Amino acid sequence: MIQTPLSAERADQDAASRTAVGAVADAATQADADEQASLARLVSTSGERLPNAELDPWVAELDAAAIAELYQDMAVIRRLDAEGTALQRQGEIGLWPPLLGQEASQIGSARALRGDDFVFATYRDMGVAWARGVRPSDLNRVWRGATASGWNPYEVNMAPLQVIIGAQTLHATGYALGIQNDGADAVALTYLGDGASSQGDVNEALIFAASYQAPVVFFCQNNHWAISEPVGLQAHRPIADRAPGFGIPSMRVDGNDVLAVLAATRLAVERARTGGGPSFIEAVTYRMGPHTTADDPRKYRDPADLEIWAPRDPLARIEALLRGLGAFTREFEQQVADAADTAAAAVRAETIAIAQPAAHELFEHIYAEPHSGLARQRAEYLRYLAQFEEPTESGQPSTDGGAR
Ligand SMILES: Cc1ncc(C[n+]2csc(CCOP(=O)(O)OP(=O)(O)O)c2C)c(N)n1
Repeated sequence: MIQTPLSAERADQDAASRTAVGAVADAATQADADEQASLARLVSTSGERLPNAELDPWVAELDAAAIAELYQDMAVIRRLDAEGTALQRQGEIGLWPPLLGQEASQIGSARALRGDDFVFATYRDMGVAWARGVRPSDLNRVWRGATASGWNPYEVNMAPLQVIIGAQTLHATGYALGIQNDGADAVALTYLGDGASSQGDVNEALIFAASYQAPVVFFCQNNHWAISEPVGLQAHRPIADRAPGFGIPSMRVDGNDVLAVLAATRLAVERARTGGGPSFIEAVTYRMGPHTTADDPRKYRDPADLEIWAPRDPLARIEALLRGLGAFTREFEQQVADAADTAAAAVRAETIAIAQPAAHELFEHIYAEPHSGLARQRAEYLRYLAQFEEPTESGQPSTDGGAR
């Protein structure tokens, strides 16, 4: 075909832009391959048990039954996660931040803890909350807008979920200093995201933890996204590489490998427990769902990413491992399905049963001592709500501020 100068120029531009797009795609594929190659791993994506001299001793006692328990835990939280999205879609809760893809990171780390250790986590760590023993009736209290906390932190040794990005790492470090002062041998474990690693709070927490050799473990779930910002924007080197700059040893593990996560967390927790100070774990995983039910990731991420990560699924590789050990039987599969269904049914029923508190309760538990400013705000708010109320039989609006 004879091309006019204009279309020839256009064809050149198209070819150049195809080359540029291809080069970017190649670079991304290479970066992904490099990242995967850098991770400590104990189970391959096809379920093969891989040797790792540093991590092996920490999971040496795990038999097939123990690995099956980890699998069941992951299956249950995956089911609870799906139930969370369904409850939000049905208007029973206001928001849900899915954990799909991060089951191994959450279960492997949470199962490395003792009951008297203390967890400081974020909104996405609902699988950790379940693993800590939060009751089905309490799990969704916050997401239903019924309370600011949701559970008694001291019943399960887990603080309320933190939404202020990174703040929980300071709380954990402060708590760890308290453990140290008490001469106890418990450990604080704090969860953070890749995005949170850029927060000032996190960097301050790392400095304090290192300065005082506090018994705290920083567990970063690098799920590759901070809402719509890809991790590469703020981390030109692995996030784990930042910790040694603070004087904190770090490790980068495959966050989709529950055995590797369990081993790395046990190692870090034991170091903290025995006076070895803080550690930083970067669990490299992927957020397979949206940031929250209010987000649509199709607007900012390439669906091809999901195809890359789907074969790295945390449950599939443990299923393959268990099959190899002859432990993924039909009975076990049924047991897991039943456990997941039972947990999901309990959470659903308990969530729907959570009553909405009266509006004036919003003003309670904010300050230890009430004060006139708060009393004025409360009175103003109740007056405002009263405008919308049907008069009662006495002709006066009720004064509970719209309790339902
Ligand atoms: C101090 C603060 N700044 C901003 C936000 C808004 N925000 C909510 S989630 C989020 C992204 C956090 O990403 P990451 O730490 O990677 O955790 P992920 O959501 O991926 O689990 C941001 C910026 C916030 N909640 N708190």
